[in-house]
Amino acid sequence: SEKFWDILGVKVPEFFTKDPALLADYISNFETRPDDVFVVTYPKSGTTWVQEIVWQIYNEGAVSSVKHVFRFPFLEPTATHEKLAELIDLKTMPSPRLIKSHLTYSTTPRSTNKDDQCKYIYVARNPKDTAVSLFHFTERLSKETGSGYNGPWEFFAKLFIEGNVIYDFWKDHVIDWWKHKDDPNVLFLKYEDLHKDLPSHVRIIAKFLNKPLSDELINRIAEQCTLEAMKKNEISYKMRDEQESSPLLRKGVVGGWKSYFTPELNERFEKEVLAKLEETGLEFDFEI
Ligand code: PPS
Repeated sequence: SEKFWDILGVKVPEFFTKDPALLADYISNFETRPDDVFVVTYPKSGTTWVQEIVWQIYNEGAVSSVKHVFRFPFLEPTATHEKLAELIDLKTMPSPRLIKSHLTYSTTPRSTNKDDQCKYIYVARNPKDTAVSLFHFTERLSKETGSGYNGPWEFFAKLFIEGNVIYDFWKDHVIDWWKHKDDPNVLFLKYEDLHKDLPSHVRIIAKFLNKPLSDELINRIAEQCTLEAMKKNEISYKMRDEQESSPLLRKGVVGGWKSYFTPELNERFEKEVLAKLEETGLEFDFEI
């Protein structure tokens, strides 16, 4: 029931734009600046979490109730959406620009000049929890806007395995970025690791961004970026004011997939999704 555009070979939700050729053109010609910071993920992998950490690092631990789409715009829908593009102009936004994207490695904008590269923080999450999270998100969008998936979980899980969901195959997305984990301007993080030790990850992110912070500030940012703390500031993450809660902040756990996966589905995931990681050295925690 979900409708997509094919933008540069990537499936994006149809509501992102009325003009797919214009969006493809905008993305291909988007000029990065050396001080841009992109947070890139396959959807539902901890984007909002890491965006908030990065934003607070850049703002000395401030907590803002300004909508996060303004503080940290999302490239693909902002670019050419008839309403969002009027409110936010990424091209004239003052530096340093903090930008969210779900694009694949090859479609994410980057400078053609090797010495002018900006920074990319990529966050990956285990595919079982990612699939469940995406199912809840798209189901909710479907109820609220009519644009999303509206059907049973089992069928959605099949679509996810087969890459017939937004941003296509989880495995291709993650593996392509993983190949660049050692690039000096790429920081590859895992959602489950943030769960295990948030203050250390705030420190790692701050160091990568060349923003050394005091221990006191690191601990404060970690406390302000737990799911509970972010839920207290839920207004910032609502996509529409009339929403009762933000669909971007839900359960935020590792291992929630266990209530959704039958042994058969688990076996299919192991064979068709996880087996692809075997030779890459990339491993995930499925419970902690
Ligand atoms: S999106 O739409 O792709 O940008 O969504 P994204 O932010 O990547 O993923 C949403 C999931 O991340 C969980 N989340 C968190 N988990 C732990 N701690 C914090 N602070 C946090 N913030 C967001 C959110 O609950 C979604 O996961 P699920 O499993 O659906 O709860």
